Parts: sequence; C-alpha cells; structure tokens
Amino acid sequence: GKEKWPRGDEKVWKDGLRAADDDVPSITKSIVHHVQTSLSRQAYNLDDLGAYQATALSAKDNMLLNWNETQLAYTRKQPKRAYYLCIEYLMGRTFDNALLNLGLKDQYHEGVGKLGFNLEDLLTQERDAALGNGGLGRLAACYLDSSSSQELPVWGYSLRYKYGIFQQLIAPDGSQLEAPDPWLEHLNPFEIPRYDVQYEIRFYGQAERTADGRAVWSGGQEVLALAYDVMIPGYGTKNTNNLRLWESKPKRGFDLQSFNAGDYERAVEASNSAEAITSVLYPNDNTTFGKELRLKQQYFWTAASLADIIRRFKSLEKPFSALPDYAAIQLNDTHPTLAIPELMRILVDEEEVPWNSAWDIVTNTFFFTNHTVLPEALEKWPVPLFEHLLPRHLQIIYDINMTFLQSVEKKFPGDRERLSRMSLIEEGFPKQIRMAYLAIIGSRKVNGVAELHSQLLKATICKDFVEFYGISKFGNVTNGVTPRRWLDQCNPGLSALITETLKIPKSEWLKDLKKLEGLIKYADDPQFQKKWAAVKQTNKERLAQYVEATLGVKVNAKAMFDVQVKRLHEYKRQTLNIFGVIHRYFTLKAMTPEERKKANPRVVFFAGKAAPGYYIAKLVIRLIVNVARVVNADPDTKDYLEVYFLPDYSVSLAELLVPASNISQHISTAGTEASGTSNMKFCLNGGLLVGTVDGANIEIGEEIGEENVFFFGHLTEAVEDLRYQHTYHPVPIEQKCPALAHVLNEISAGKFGDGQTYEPLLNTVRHHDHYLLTEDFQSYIDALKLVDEAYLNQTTWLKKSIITCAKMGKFSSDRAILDYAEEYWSIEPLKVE
Ligand code: GFP
Ligand code: GFP
Repeated sequence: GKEKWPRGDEKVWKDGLRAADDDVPSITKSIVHHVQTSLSRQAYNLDDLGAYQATALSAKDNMLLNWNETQLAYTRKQPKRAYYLCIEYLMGRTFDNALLNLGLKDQYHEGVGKLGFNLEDLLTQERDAALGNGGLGRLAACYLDSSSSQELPVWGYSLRYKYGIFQQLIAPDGSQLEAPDPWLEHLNPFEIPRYDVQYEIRFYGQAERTADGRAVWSGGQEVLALAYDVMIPGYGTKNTNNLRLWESKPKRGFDLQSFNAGDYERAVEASNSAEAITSVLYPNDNTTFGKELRLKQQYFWTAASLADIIRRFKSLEKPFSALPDYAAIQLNDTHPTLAIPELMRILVDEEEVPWNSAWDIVTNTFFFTNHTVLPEALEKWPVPLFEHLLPRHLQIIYDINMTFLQSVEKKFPGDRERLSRMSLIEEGFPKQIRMAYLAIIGSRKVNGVAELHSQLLKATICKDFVEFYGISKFGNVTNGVTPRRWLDQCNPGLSALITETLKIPKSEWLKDLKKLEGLIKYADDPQFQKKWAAVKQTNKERLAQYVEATLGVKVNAKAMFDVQVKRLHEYKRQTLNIFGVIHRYFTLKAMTPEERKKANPRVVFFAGKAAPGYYIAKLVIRLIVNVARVVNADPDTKDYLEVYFLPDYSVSLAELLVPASNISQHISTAGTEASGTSNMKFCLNGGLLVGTVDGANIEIGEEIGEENVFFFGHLTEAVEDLRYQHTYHPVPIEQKCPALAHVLNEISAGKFGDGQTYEPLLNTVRHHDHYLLTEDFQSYIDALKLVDEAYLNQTTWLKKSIITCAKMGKFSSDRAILDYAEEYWSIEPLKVE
C-alpha cells in the first residue's frame, strides 16, 4: 500500500521547508554557511577555489529547490516525457549558466563582492565537464538547456566518465601529447549522487531456455550502475530538468576471502574491472570500433537507463502497451542502439509480453538521429565479440532480423540482393552487426541534422529503407545552439548592445531569437556600427590577453581575426587552411614592402584535438605549429600574418574565441559535414563565415543572404565524379593546381622543419586526394582574397556582420528542441509553478 505523507507532524515539515535565497543578504549567508559547514573552512583561510565551491554550493541549493519541484510536478501530472540518450555531453562550465538561468547573477555578484571576492575570478575556478569530443556532445548540452528553458519534460542519460576528453599538450617539436583530464579531482558542486538509484547490469554468461520456452540470461559478470544527477536549469523558468549520469561500481566491492588468503591483487581485481567501464571517454576518430570496453560502455549505459525508465513507467501502473504514451526515447547516433534489443529483452523475457506486441511498443518508443554519413563512422560490431559479451541480445537481434527480412521479402519478392543489403548482419569474416540499420528499423522516425545531410541520408544509408517504409519515416531537424551560453554569456558586451538597441528586455529576445531581426534597421547606422565594432574589438583584446597569458606572445588585436576551431579530421580540412596560410606567406614574402602595406593584416587561430590514434590528424597539428613558428618569427611579414595553434580546445576556450572572430572557417569537403554547429555560434556573434556549400552552412546562407557568406568549392553532386577521376584518371598535382603543388614542395623541402616528417600527410593530397584539396584549393584562395577586400571596407563589413547576427534566429536550439517535441516525441510543455 501507499505510505502516508508526510510522516510525523506536517507543520514541522512545512516549517522546515526552505525558500530560495534570492536577495543579497540571504545569498551571503548561505555562502558563509557552506564555507563553514560543507567545506569546513573559515574566512581567514579561504582562497578563490574555496570561495568558488561555497558560492557554487549555494547556487546549487537554489537549483535543487527548482529541481525538486520540477520532478514532483512530473511525478504528479504524469506527462509524456522524452529521454535523450547520448554517450557524450560536452557541458563545459555550469556555474555562470546556472546564475544566468536562475536570474541571480547580479545578486551573486554583489554578495560575493561583499565577502571580498570577484565573481568573474570565481567562475574561472570551475573545471569544464568535458564528457564529449565535439559537435555531438555539445549539441546534446544545448538541447538540454533548451528543453528546460522551453519547459519540456526531457531527461538526459549518459555516463559519468571519471576522465573526460584528454588534455592536449603541445611538445616543443609541435606534436600533440595527451594527458588525463582529472576533472573530478576537486569537489564537483553540481552533481548529486543517488545512492538509492542503483541497478545491476550483467555481461557475458549464458542465454538458455527453460522447459516452458522462456529465455533466461544468467551467469557472467554483474556490475552496479550508480546514478549521479546534474541539474539543468531553464532560462527564466523554474523548470529544471535532469541529466542522469551512471557510474560503474563493483557489485561485491572487495573480495575479502582472497584478501584474507593474502592475495591482494585478486581481491581488487573484480572491483577494478567494474570501475573501468566508466573510467574514460573514448576519443572519436570515427573508426574506434571493435573495442570490447566500448561495447561494454554502451550496454552498461543503455541497460541502466532503460531499467530506470521502465521502473518509473511501472510506478504508473499502466499496461506496457501504454509505454509509448509516456516515454519517447531518443537514440542520439547509433551508440545507444542496444536499447532496442534491451527493451525487447525486458518486455519479452522479464515481463512476458508477446514478441509482436513488444516490437510494436519498441518501434513506437524509439527515435533515431544520425549525425554523419562518413561510411567509416557507421558502427558495426563483430558477431563473435557481441555473442561473448551479450549472448541473449544476439539471439534477439537475429530474431528481429528474421522477421524484418521476411517482411522485406514479402514486399520485394525474390530480390535476394536487397535482402542481403538490408540485413542487420553483414556477411564476412567475421560477420558484423549493422547498428545503424537496427536503429532505423527499431525506431518510429529517423532524422538527419541539416537539410542537405537529411537528403543525403535518404539517398544513401537509408535508401532501401525509404523504399520499404515510405518517405514519411525520414525527416530533418536542423541543429541549433543555445543563445544563452553562445551569445549572452560568452559575449556580454554584444548582449547588452542588442538589448539596448531592441529596447525590449533581454529575456524576450533570448527566448525568441527571431527578435534579433529588429537589428536590421540599424545595419547602416554609423553610430550603431561604431558600437558594434567596439564590442568586437573588446572581445578580440580579451582573447589576445588570454593568448599572452597562456602562450606568452603578443597578438596584433588590430588585425582581422580568422578562426578555425573544431576536432582535427581530414574531412574538416584544417589542411586546406594551413596550406592557404603558407600560400599567403609566400605571396607576402614576394611583395615589396610598399605592396605589403596594402595587404589586410590577419591573425589565424587554430584549435582542436586529434584522436590519439589518428596519425594524419596529429601530423596536421604538428605542421600548423611549425608553420606558426616560422611565420611568426619573420620580420618581413610579421605585421601582416600571424598564426597560432591554441592548445587544449574546450567549451570554455570556445567561449573566448567565438565572440572574437571576424571570420571563421567551415571548409569541409562538400557532403561530409553533417551540419556543424560552431558555424552558427560564430555568425550569432557577428562573425562572417567562409565555407563550402555543406551542412548547415547552406541554411545559414539561405537565412542571412548568400552575399553575406564567402562560399567556395565544388558542390556535393560533383564529389563522387571527382573522386572517380582521381582514382582512374589521375592528373599530376603540378598540372591540376600549381599553387598547391608549390606549397607541398616547400613543406617537403624542409621550409617548416624536417620535410620527411610530413610526407605521409602530403601524400594523402598528392595521391588519391580523397578530400579533394587539389580541386578546391584555387577557389579557396580566391574566396580568401574576397574576404580581404571586403574587410578593408569596414562600413560594408560591419553591415554584413550586423545582418548576419540579426538573421540567425532559426538556429536557436529552442527551435530545434520544439521541433523534436512536436514532430517526433509528441511531448508538451509543462510549466512548473
Ligand atoms: C524522481 C527523482 C526523485 C524525486 C522524485 C520526485 O523520481 O529523486 O524524489 O522524482 O517525485 F529521481 P523518479 O521519477 O526517478 O522515480
Ligand atoms: C557531428 C557531425 C557534425 C554535427 C554534430 C551534431 O559532430 O556535423 O554538427 O555531430 O549533429 F559531424 P562530431 O560529434 O562528429 O564533432
């Protein structure tokens, strides 16, 4: 039976309930309280780190009150909820965002000041939560911010990696070194361990049938999943959603018998192997597959999340057929696809739901988003590995496949090739399981992340499935970014100017980004342009100060700032950029001092991490660093060209770079970048864009007007043909693109350090040239020339910059999350009073 609430005297409970600390005296009181109790420190020995922790704990208390009420409202009103399963969440820092969303930034500023500290200094004490590699994880973080801000009942589920993405160091010779990221070594004020939320997760063992035909999975290894909750406050609302992160723990912590028998190693062995599951985030080079630990992570996470979702659903006391009315589960990329056979296992084996009914429930509960069409990134698991680790799930996948292929056979009788193309099992040695196909057939809807990408999906990976299911199962939701972090927080100067100009409260345009269009009528106004330019200049100086503090060099903040920051990958073509820099350097060198004076001074920034095992990407970093070394030391060109590789790219570093850029580069080979999201951030901050006709660049061009984007390069339609030509009718690079040939030859000749080092990289361009640098280099150089000319005319440049920002409304993640809520998950806002 249900327990009576509250136990004891209701009045005593009510008197004990705490209200939010939202005035300065209450805030300082709560900070001092945390200094005294939570930290057990005192005024006389408190440093910035301690002050940060106590202040953050005080803000957390406020968030928790909202979190509690939000969860209570969900429990009482039982809305349909969405669960966002993403193996990466690139949250960055939490504190500043929490204060903004709580609407308490000014109060905390004042309160902290009264205690003798500066809030801005405290904010930088926080470690980034870097539980992700790049776009996928940062998108998930933006979506959580938007779901709370839009009052949508959405929870995220992921893993609590003890070490996030590695710290990047640059050795004196320019190579990338990797160090662990011990982000949890100090108190993390923003998480709550839930010792009452733990599940047992099984690996290995046997899948057998009982006499009455039921499947049982037993034996093997069992580990515990322990929940940690991270509060996700909404902007201008009480709604505070949850990100639940799982930590792996041994089921029986310590083998006391072995220890007593003197075998210490053995005593801790089981515990180490269990803890390893959530110890590190896998770096992404799009080929890190076939690793047992990675498969273990995926199963551990999806099994714990489903156990939690099913427990919550069962507390509603509804039949299982109602699950899709209460839960939508978003599979973000293929990493959580195991949730499909896992839900089948729970329903069929544990809850005795008939197979066909269970499959109906599954295919109405899951939704799948693909984030890349790179063939090497499509996850496949070798059957033998899978069978060893998850024997029952393999049987389930075989059964799903059999039923599915029967229905394909029915629709396309006798089409053997189609059956083998669409099978969940790819023939070969070993056989492999195609996870993307499992995600497609197990989901209600499938989408890509920008118009072009969604079209390409339908024409390639999903082609057979479109023919089988019809087109309506396949859609598009163009990515978005949260304007709270990516404009208001990272660019307070611009935010203030916008608010002052639009003459509406900040909260209005930050929640309805189309309102930025109100800036258009000032685009030509010289007074406004002047203020606009001043904000950019301040941001550039702020970045220059950071560079001076970290690299010890003085940057020319008067020059144009040109930025390319993203994961290092051949398809993103940082190579094109650095080859372009070299070309520019030679061009400047060849000029007379008089001619040079007419050139547009430029500072080129690179930042980004290469997956530790990605040899070519690491060579690119090495080349950039060594080019920078040579170019920055050359007195002839120094005033016109500087190059920097900023180590250890992170969300926090992006928050400095994005507002400071005049132009940013998004120059992937057409058809390879699914969307890109940093392109949106730069434009939102009034930076212009040089890019290929790829991913979301295209839609940005449609919104802000093509005349405001510097597009170049071949179109997607041409790529396949060009690659064919390169393979079967190669033309020597000297003939195809003399300018690029010259650059490569100079690198080979040792202009930027030992040429031999770079041969493997240069050969990827000289032979085969899969990413088509030889095809795009000339038009790239031409586009950069147009950028220079445009920048020299500041009046027209500023107009472009203002219009760019003004027309970015579409790219708010609020728009994207509402699209998912309405068109996919069928969930509605629930306002927490
Ligand atoms: C959630 C939270 C609990 C909280 C309740 C409130 O529970 O900590 O006390 O909501 O109703 F996790 P479940 O939805 O997970 O049961
Ligand atoms: C991937 C794609 C990007 C896309 C993001 C988010 O990024 O084009 O913008 O996902 O959808 F490649 P990474 O995680 O690979 O960086």
